[in-house]
Amino acid sequence: MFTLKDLTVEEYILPGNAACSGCASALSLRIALKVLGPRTIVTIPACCTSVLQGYYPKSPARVPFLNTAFASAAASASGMAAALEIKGREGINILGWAGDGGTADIGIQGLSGAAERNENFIYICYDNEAYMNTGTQRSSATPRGAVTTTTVTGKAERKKDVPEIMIAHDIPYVATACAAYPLDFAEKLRKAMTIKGLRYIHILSPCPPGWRFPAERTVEIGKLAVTTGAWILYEWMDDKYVLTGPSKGLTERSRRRPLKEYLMLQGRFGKLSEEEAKVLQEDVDLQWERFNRRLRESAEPSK
Ligand SMILES: Cc1ncc(C[n+]2csc(CCOP(=O)(O)OP(=O)(O)O)c2C)c(N)n1
Ligand SMILES: [Mg+2]
Repeated sequence: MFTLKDLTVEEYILPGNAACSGCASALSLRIALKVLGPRTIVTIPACCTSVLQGYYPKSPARVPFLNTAFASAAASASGMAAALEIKGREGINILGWAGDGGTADIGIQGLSGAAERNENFIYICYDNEAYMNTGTQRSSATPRGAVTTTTVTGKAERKKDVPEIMIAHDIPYVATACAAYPLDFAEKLRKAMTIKGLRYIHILSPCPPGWRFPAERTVEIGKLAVTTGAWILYEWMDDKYVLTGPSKGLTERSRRRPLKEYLMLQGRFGKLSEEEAKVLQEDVDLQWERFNRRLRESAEPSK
């Protein structure tokens, strides 16, 4: 089990950077680099991280960052992995780090190609559930009911399940995480580092300005995403699903907190009627029904 003491005191993203206060994606990146360490190259497409990572000579980053086009995180990570292999360089982590837009939308073709080829890098999608860098437009990872500048009455469609799409590619390791549970995330990343091939982690990263909540509530909201069951923490490897962290105890509906507790703290859900909130609760219940089925099936001994 990963403990706080396992996290180095070294910082690879320095404070005083351009992230908004309470930014969970900055927290996720900070933890990720503490686990990956100094022998890491990060490639990022256009996203909030391009902003916080800054411009020379003011960059807070202590490892190399390659800024690439919006669609290209996985393609550039593939190229770097090939280059390191050709040069015979070992022990260097390549991290493709992209937002939900850069992953679930415009970047999914490059990511799918890299997954099909099982390229040797770690890809982390930090999911703040919209295009935040450009002012909160909806993405396919925006949940149903959320108000964005392009879904002014609330998004009608459900959130795209990218981790499940990655599992369908049969890559060696897929996991979900949440910025409010940094040790769970760190442990998954540490495991991912021991595996060769494409490893995918999808980390939910609450966004105070985009989700419209006060900056000091980031961790509380992240925890509620998990304890209400809206976001499930799990790992998938060798064809098996395993629940992790607080999600372990939540397979039964009665153990999950009412979704309303999560919704009502966020301005983006402020316009929901009682009826609409009920539909979202049903979405969460359905998501668990499906997940429980996968859990059961993957636990069954093969015939
Ligand atoms: C081809 C292209 N279209 C649009 C943009 C403008 N753009 C830059 S960042 C961004 C949104 C990124 O969203 P996401 O990947 O979710 O990251 P976040 O900003 O939320 O961190 C957009 C639309 C761009 N850079 N390139
Ligand atoms: Mg985003």
